[in-house]
Amino acid sequence: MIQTIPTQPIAGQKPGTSGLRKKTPVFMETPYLENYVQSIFDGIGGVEGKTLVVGGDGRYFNDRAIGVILRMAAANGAARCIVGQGGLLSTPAASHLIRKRSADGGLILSASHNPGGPEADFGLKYNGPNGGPASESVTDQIFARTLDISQYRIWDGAAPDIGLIGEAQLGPMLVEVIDPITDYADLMESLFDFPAIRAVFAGGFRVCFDAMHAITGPYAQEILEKRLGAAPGAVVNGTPSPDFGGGHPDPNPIWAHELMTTMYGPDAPDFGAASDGDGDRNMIVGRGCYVSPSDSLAVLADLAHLAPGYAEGLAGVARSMPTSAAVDRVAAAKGIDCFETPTGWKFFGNLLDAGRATLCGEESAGTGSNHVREKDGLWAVLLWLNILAATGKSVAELMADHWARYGRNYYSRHDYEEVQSDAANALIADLRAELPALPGKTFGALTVESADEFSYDDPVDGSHAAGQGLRVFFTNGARAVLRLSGTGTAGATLRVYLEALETDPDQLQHDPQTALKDVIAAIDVISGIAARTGRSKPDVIT
Ligand code: VG1
Ligand code: CO
Repeated sequence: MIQTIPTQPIAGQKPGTSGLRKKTPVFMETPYLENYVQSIFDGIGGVEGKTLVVGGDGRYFNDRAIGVILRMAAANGAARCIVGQGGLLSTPAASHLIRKRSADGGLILSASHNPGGPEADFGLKYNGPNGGPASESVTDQIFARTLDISQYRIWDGAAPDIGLIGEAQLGPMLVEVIDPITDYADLMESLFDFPAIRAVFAGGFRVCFDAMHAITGPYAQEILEKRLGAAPGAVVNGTPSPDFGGGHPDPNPIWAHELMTTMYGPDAPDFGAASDGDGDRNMIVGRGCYVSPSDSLAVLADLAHLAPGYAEGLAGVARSMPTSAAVDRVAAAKGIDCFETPTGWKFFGNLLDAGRATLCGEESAGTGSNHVREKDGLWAVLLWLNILAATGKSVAELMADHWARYGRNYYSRHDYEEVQSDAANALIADLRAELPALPGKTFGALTVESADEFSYDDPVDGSHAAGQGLRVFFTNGARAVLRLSGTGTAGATLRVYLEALETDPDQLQHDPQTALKDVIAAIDVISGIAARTGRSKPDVIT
């Protein structure tokens, strides 16, 4: 039976860079989740007769939240929900499933790289019929609904067991529980030269994939170990756990330090990789050679044609604004378009749908292509493996070749976490006001060439996104970008993105922090980070 329950708007239900993220106890307190799910359903024009994909990264509260979502979908008239067994679906697998099954959209339960657990973080995002994150306009409609919601609908019977593959009725709605792995693994097999990678593994090439106790474990075991024949145990931390083993499932040298130790230690394997909570990010590290995400995007754009799925070359590439310009140099050499978008995968959707970009990437370790409408961690790992198999080179050799040809965009991101919101907002506001006065001024070794606030006009639908990050360009080609995170759940996170181009062949092997010291010093003086945040150094350097 349909129950209609009166409710009231709850403050702070504004989706950020990637859906709505809050502390788990906030989501768990009725009607927080219920309000947001009903706002999604209302914001997308209802779900009557629709088919939805539902799944998540397995974090604490994933299963119970799915029960609520299924009961609400049934009461709102949805025809069918396709659910990953056990409530599990990686973000890219969900995106693929929406597309493959021509579903009307999907709900993905994840706070991605944020930690999970009863006192940690939870999240929920809606993806549209193209399989990608809700556009800005849909997100705005969902948010608007959270402000005037007065009731939600929920089926007053228990949701079926989602632990078993099969179909069950929930009132008028069909719940179809599917194997979350196979369709995705088949898609990967259709894009990459599995026989070539298998041959390399059979020849003794060793790989270590750190699933960080998150969703990609079972996917990587199926693809790397079973289908490609990587040695058993190549996948480490491969069982998803509700609190990700107590860690941050964030694939960078800080949080994936275990993998870094392995890859820089004696007897390191040939190739290392990690993925995040919901499986859309990747970290690539060769033996003694960490690859920055911006460089990874550039190398993949340069050599993707070596994989069967991209043999015809790329229509174009796209990167988020804070991502380094390394890929721009590849695009220029190939004579293809390179688009610069705001942070967040939703801005790539139109370019992918319109066939104007084939590969997209972000400095935060997200890379993907037109095979789905999300970034895709395992996809990036497999494309790297395909390139390594096709060239016979090591990761370090490929990087040295790349920098010798294109120059090196030294790059780093400095994060200041849980800064007082007022201090962070004031820092940004004051710097914004100061931008016009900066050109021509000198800060230490660097002189400002220009400074602006990034905004984006979507070349496909003409939509405008303002306020997407403050940029300072220096006369030597270096750049600093400042923006506030839209995925945090406590205080504000200030992200400072630093970049400097080096083309001198003798200067390509420095430590990035050393190579970037002038731009680090200049932006600290310009924005007053240390003085205003009271922090002498960043919390996380990637
Ligand atoms: C961060 C990253 C951004 C990414 C977003 C979602 O956003 O910087 O590049 O798209 O997370 O990624 P923000 O607003 O905190 O900088 V994920 O893996 O959470 O889906
Ligand atoms: Co993620």
